[in-house]
Amino acid sequence: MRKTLFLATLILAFGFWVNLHADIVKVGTKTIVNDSYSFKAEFVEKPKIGETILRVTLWDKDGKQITDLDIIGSYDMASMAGQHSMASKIVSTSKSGFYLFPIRLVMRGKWEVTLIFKTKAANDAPATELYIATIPVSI
Ligand SMILES: [Cu+2]
Repeated sequence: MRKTLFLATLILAFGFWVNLHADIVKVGTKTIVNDSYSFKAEFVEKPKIGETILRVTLWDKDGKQITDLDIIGSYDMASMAGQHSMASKIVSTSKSGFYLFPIRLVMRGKWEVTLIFKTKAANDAPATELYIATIPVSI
């Protein structure tokens, strides 16, 4: 019993430490990540059934467009959790400095795209999650 309680406390404490809560972010809205970064996510074309591309612009604190962070992308239908979910993946960057996340929407309805912003692991520092955005998409 004491062991279970200890374990539960540990898991809870660890959860609070590790989990950032996800902010709901609107497509096309410039959003602050922290003192150093801000971003905007927008669709290249109006999303519809089929493949659609979410383009993310990331800026540093001086307003310079950068690709210094890793963005981990995933998506699912809000009301059908797990049924259309894909393995999350690192969003690739284009030569022109955008993050391009291809999304396959297979049904009409409400979808949610999740973007996790992380620092890249360096020799002296592990990757750190900075921000989680949940972006609602309706088609
Ligand atoms: Cu569905």
